[in-house]
Amino acid sequence: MIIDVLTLFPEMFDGILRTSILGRALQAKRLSVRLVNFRDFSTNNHRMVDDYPYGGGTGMVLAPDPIVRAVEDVVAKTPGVRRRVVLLSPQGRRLTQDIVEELAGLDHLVLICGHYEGFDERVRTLVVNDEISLGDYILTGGEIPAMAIIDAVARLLPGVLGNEESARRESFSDGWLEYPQYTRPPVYRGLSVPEVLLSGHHGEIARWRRREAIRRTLLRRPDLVNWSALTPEERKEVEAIAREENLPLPQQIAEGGAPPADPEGEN
Ligand code: 4GY
Repeated sequence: MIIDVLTLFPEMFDGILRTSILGRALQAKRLSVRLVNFRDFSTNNHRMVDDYPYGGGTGMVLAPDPIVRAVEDVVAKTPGVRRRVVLLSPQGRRLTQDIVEELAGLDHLVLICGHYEGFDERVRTLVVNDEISLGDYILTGGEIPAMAIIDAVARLLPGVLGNEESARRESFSDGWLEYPQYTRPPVYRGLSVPEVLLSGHHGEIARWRRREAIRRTLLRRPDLVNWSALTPEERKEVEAIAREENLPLPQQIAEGGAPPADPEGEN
């Protein structure tokens, strides 16, 4: 996969691109990241990329021409592939693992990082076909969200993580948060590792982990639970934990009814 990053601050990416798994992905040629300073595409004598907003107001707006020409340049250099041109901004759709997976299937990703008060709207109209936000807060630029996307996408590319890591990834794509983990020592500052984890009973350990993963998700991120897709075992655990923790349950689960019939007959 080729990722072109359009940024006024390419040096911000030096550190993460050399580090650990990303460095390995680049080394192994699974991933190529090209940093493009769109100031190089300014036709202005002073290499300016921003200008005053029409209609007045504070701050500067990124002018359309340097960015549009930079996108046209990277597109011309990378023809005939599955491509997405992404603008990073708080106005985009919030980044999720589903979106990361979508992006990881592309051949060419163009990430546009802005600064100042934002982009001339014609950048969106002319060259952008996706707009993504890292979250509901305001940064000084799109570089950190671009780094987050590069990092999250890179670890999904074939051959980037080792076998062990990719197996781990599979087993946690089951929709629950991770269970609590422990390593040595068995007692640390008076806090013991749960007995069951030292027992060697693999069946019991697996059940404990599933229960604690469910507990953690119900307590911290109930918004992640797909209530209509629970297996009968998960449903039992959810009911038991909800009782223990005094948590409310959605109606259909409290009633103990079967999940609604699937008209496609796939379940
Ligand atoms: N949040 N998610 C974000 C951001 C800064 C003005 C446009 C975010 O993606 N980007 O806060 N970006 C702004 C600064 C220009 C980008």
